[in-house]
Amino acid sequence: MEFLSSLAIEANNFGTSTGTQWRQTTEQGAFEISSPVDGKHIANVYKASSEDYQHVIITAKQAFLIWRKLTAPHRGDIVRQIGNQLRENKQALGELVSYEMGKSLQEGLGEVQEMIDICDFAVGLSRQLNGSTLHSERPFHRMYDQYHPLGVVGVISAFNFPVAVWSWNAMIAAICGNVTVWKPSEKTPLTAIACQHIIKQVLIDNQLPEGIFSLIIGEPELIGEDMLEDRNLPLVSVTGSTRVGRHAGQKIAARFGKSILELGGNNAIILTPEADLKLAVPGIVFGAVGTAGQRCTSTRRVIVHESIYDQVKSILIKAYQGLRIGSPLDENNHVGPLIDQGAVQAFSHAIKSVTNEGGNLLCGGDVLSGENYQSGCYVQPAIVEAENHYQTVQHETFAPILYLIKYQGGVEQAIAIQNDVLQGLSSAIFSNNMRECEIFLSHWGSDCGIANVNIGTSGAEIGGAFGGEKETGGGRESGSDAWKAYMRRQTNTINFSTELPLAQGIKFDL
Ligand code: UN1
Repeated sequence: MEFLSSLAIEANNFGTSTGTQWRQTTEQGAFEISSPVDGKHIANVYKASSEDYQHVIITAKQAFLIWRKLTAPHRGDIVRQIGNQLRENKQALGELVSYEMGKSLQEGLGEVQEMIDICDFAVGLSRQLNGSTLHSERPFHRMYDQYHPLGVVGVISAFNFPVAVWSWNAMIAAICGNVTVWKPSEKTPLTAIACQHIIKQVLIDNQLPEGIFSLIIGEPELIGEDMLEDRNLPLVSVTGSTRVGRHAGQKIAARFGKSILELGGNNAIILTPEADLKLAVPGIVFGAVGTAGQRCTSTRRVIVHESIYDQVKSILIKAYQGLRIGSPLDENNHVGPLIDQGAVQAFSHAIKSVTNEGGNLLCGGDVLSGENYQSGCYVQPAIVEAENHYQTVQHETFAPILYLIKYQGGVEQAIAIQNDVLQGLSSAIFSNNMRECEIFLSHWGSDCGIANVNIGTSGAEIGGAFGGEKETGGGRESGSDAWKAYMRRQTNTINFSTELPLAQGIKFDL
């Protein structure tokens, strides 16, 4: 595999790293990594022990003492160099993402582009970590607030965006003065190892200590739990299912740690009678089948006005019939594999349970076998006519199943259906009617962290804050002022008078 060698990865040699150095514990065994693309075994990756974890944490804590004293623009300059390394390795890393995770090459490259973009964003931000200057109620006093780094930040990421989620967290955390310890999904450790190799030269060139960007690959039950419980990690950012996040959030909160939770979505697109279907249809199809429905922003539900319902239904069925399913490295294909056979089972199970509940399978739903599908991870994306209250519809299945839901009445009826789920990540409306769009965006409109007009639910830009409400966890990552979550806030009051007036006018004479 050319991309492995061009990324300097020798399979079977890596597990845990503090930057340029690797630890090679073997007693915990190894993860056997195979590609969902062709089912071939790619590598074994050593599992970290608790001792490895302790070593990583001690090294990271020491590195923090040095890193926090660099000026923020200096830290930004390091991140700039990391961005340049990513630019140079974009093709190889994008191919590895595609091969290890199964998303299309275009999406693999797009994911690396998100990493490059967040580096650029973080560089600019390194000169803008601003607080406010405030007026004191006391004469000759000044008040302001400022932001300081937190320390060692834990990042627990999922398989579906195996590298970008790390960069959103790690690059922003870094310019804020933090060091990070990253536990990637055990399903996609090779891309994480590749990132570590990509940043290595920057660490060496700048004579930086070990421990600024650490990687720990291990069992969630061992290393993941260590991270959740560890008071050395004042902040842990967790991307994953709502089930994982509920557990993680409670554990971190129990020790008064901070968390950024980026959990499941149940994202809907509303099509009103005034939707431009030329825009809407590709938005829906890409949202539903892109990354084989394994984005947290994937389109799960389309809520269509009854007056255009039959028309939309037949256009979508036709579009799905034209989908080419196969190796994601072949740019002619639209849909690659699911991550593993467990995901395929979840797909089949959801199709069965939604039809048992009364859903009507309109197309797709099969598991593909035979030539080109030997990994057993390829499925035919499905469209199911359903009702919003079905248990299966209420639940996020990480697979390409699109629920078609009919609404009657005005846009507020559609919004009520859209909001009537436990999750609140991404949402969209297609309409050329300004009033409908503004109602959708108003405070009585969409209850999601992301609300789009004439754009689908997935593919958010890094410049905005990314995350959602309700069972999506409430965290925000990436752009806008999401950086504040990686810092502690301090309010400062300075007295430059010759008196000591107390606030609230309190008199206390000695
Ligand atoms: C995720 O699925 O965890 O908005 C992140 C998007 C991507 C990020 C998805 N930029 O679809």
